[in-house]
Amino acid sequence: MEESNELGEYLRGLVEKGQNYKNTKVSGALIGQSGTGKSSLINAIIGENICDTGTIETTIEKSGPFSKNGVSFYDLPGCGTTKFPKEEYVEKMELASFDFLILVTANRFYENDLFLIKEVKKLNKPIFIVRTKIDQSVDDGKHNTPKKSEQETLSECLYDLEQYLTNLKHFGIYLISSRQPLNFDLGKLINEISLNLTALKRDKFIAEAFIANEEILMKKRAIAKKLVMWISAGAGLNGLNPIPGVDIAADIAILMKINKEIMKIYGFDGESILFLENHGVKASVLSGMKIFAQRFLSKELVLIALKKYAPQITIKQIGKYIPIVGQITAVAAAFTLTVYFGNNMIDECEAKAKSVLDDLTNSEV
Ligand SMILES: Nc1nc2c(ncn2[C@@H]2O[C@H](COP(=O)(O)OP(=O)(O)O)[C@@H](O)[C@H]2O)c(=O)[nH]1
Ligand SMILES: [Mg+2]
Repeated sequence: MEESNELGEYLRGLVEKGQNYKNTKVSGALIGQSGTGKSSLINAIIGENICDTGTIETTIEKSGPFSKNGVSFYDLPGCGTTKFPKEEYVEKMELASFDFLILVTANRFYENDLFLIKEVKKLNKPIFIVRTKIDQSVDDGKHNTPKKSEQETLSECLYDLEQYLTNLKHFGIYLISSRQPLNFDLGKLINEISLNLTALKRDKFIAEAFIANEEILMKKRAIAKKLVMWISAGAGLNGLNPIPGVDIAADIAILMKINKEIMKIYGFDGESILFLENHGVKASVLSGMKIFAQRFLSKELVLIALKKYAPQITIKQIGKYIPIVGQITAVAAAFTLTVYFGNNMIDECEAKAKSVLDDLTNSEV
């Protein structure tokens, strides 16, 4: 086999992996009475306003899907309030078709909910128990007599739910405020959902998830690196552009695509910034994020970065990313330069996202 064919095959293999990832779908269902905060929780998990909240649902059917890049959610009515008997709920709501389920309450659970958890156990599906509006309960505790500290309220809520749920198999109880997505258990819930998904779905879910804590932020790195490889593999397949002042040709469209994808993963796209804005993040942090994001959307700055990185693309570097023996072709150099560019982009986005997260955590948004 000719070396160039071997390289072509290797790159096409990566492009195919990227395609598989792109086609991967994750879907979750939130089950609970109207007004318990299901729609708000969907938005908090994704870190974007993908569904309307505060709307009184007159429908007793499922609503959705509410989706972002292949991650979808359905908002399902509570079990036992529907027009059909609870025995038919699992089948009518097609619970078997979801990757995970979240049972939502804003206070306690009822007999029908317990019945449902038992039924879901037969399906062998992960089911997470969420108590929403915990910010309100904490606030109430502080105003009641005798006063309760935040920790006391949290322990009490957890204890109450545990009493109801003894002997029932579930994947943990999470006390969550969708109004304060960086506080309480949202980050823990996102992590645990991801751990119960299969490999590609896990990557997809983490890529789209809100950065509610540092663990989620750090998990984004592995998937961002894979994405860079998959997208970079397209460099050269549709021709390369000579870049003035750079002795390696590149595919500008692919570089811009990498920028866009990595920024989305790290929450620097307009929708993610808007979500933070709606959740009271202070203007100085938001404008810092917007200025950071703006830089990467400019073609000129991409060219400046290429000029800086091109001299660093040595045979050794190329060998690092292309594990097949071969001569150094224009495509091999372009691919390596693109991966190098993407990995630098990941470092910058991760560092900026980390400083934003520190800022938000410290200011208790
Ligand atoms: N304080 C507080 N309010 C919330 C929280 N989650 C939802 N809400 C409010 O509760 C109402 C119903 O929320 P929504 O998400 O539409 O509930 P759904 O009917 O279950 O989808 C809205 O006014 C939300 O703003 C929360 O965690 N804390
Ligand atoms: Mg809703």
